[in-house]
Amino acid sequence: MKSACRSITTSLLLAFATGTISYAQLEGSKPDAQPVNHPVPAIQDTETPAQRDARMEWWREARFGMFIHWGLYSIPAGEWNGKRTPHIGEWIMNDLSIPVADYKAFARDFNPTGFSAHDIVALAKSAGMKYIVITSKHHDGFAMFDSKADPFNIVAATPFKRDPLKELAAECKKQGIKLGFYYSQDQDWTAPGGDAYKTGDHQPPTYHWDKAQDGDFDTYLHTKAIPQLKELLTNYGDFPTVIWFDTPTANMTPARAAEIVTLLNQHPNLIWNNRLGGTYKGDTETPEQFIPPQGYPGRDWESCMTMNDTWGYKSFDTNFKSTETLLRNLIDISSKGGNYLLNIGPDSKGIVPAPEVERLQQMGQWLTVNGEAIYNTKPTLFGAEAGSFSDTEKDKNGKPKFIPAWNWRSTTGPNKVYIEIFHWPDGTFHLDKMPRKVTSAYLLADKTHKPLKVTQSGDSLDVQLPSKELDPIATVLVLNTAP
Ligand code: FHN
Repeated sequence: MKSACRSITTSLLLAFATGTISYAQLEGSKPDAQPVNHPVPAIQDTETPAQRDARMEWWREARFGMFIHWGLYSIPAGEWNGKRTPHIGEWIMNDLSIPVADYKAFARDFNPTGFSAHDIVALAKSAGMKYIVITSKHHDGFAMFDSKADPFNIVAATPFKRDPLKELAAECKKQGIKLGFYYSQDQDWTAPGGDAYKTGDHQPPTYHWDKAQDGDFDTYLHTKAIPQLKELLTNYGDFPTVIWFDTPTANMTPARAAEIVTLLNQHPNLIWNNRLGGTYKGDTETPEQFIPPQGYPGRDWESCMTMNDTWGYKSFDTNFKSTETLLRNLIDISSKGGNYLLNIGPDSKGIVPAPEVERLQQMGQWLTVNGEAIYNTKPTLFGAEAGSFSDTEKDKNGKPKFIPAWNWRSTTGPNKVYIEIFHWPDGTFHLDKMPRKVTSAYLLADKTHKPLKVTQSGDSLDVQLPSKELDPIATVLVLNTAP
C-alpha cells in the first residue's frame, strides 16, 4: 500500500514537472481534512472563527492583488547561450541546466536602475489592486532583499545595492496598500541542499544538475530559509501581511514545516497560503492559472494568473490576454468569493512591460466606475457554476477555454444584488429565481442612477434595460433589495 501511494505521488510530481498538471491540481490531490495533530499547532488550528474573520477581513474585502515575479532571471529573459526556453522565464536556470556559478554571475550585471517602488505601487493602485505580493526569493535562491543570512542577494551581490522590498514597504505604507512576500522555502537551486524539481525530463523532485547544489536539506533550512524568513518577518515594519510559500517537496515534512510555523505564529495577523507543506493547510487555497468552477466553499481562495505565458519576464513572450478576459476573470472570481492575484514581470531594468501597464490601467478604469460591485462583496446568490475556464478544453491559442454558461455574473451586497452583464440582452434582463424582493434597479455606470422598470412576480424578475450597454466588457446592473 505504502509503495502504491509513493508511486502515485511520484507520478503526480512528474506530471507537474513536465507541465501536464499544475501545482494547484497536484495540491488538490491531497486529502481535504485539516489534521489536528500538527507537531506545532498553527494559528489556523487554535484561533476562534471570530478571530479568523478579523484576521482575514482586509484580505476578503480586497478581491484584487498584484503578484510580482522579479529576479535575476529577468536578465536572460528566457534565453541563454542561444537557447530559448519554451517554459516559464523564472525556471530558466532549471530548464536549461545552467550551472550555479554561471547563474550566480548574472548578479554582477543586475542593475535595475529603472525600478521605482513609487511607480509600481501607484500602478497597483491605479489598477484598483489592494495588495501586492512580490517574490522575495524564488527557486533560483537569489534574495531580492538585504539578507545577512546569505550573500546571494540584491544588496550584497549586485551593483544596484538597493533593497527593493524596503522601498516597496515604504511606498505601500505611504500609498495605503498592503505588501506580502513570496518565499520559495523548499526549492533553492543555488544553495547547497536546497531542493529542485527537474522539468523537461523524468527526474525525482530533488534532482540536481550541478555538484554545487549537493548538500543537506536541513542545513539549507537552518542556515538560509528560516533565517531569511526571520529577516522578512522582522525588517519591514508593518509588512509583510502575507507570506506566499511555494512548491513544497516531500522534504518539507510536518516536523520541518513546524519549525517555520513556530516562526509564523509570532506574527498573529499574518496570512499565509496552503503551499508551506507538511500537512499544514494555511489560510488560502491557491488555484493557479484557472478559476475553480465552484470556488472553494468554506475556504478562502485566490486564483493567481499570468497576463501572458510566464511569471518572470521573457523578452519574446507577447501572448498577452485581453483586458476583457482579465476583467471578466476578476468578475468571475469575485462572483465565486475568491481573490485574483494577477502577475506582472518587470524586466532587468525594473521596468514593467508596457502591455501589462496598459491592461492594468484599463482594469482600473472599469473598477473606478464599478468597484462597488467587486470589493467587499459576497458570492452570487444564483449558483457558482456560471461559466468558467475549462480544465481540459483549449482555445485557439492553446489557453484554457472560457465556457460562458451564462452571459453574466453576480455579486452580492447586504441590500444589493449586482449583475455584471457580459453580453447585453435585447430589451429585458430576466431572472428565473430571484430570492430577494427588488425595490429598484439602475446601472452602476449611469451617474444619474436613472431607475429602470422592474417587474417581479414570485421568483421571476424582469428589468427593462436601455438598448445599449454602457461598457462592452461588463455593464453592472444594480438591484436594490429589501432587507
Ligand atoms: O514554480 C512556481 C512558478 O515559478 C511560479 O512562481 C508559480 C506562481 O504560483 N508557482 C510555482 C508553480 O506552481
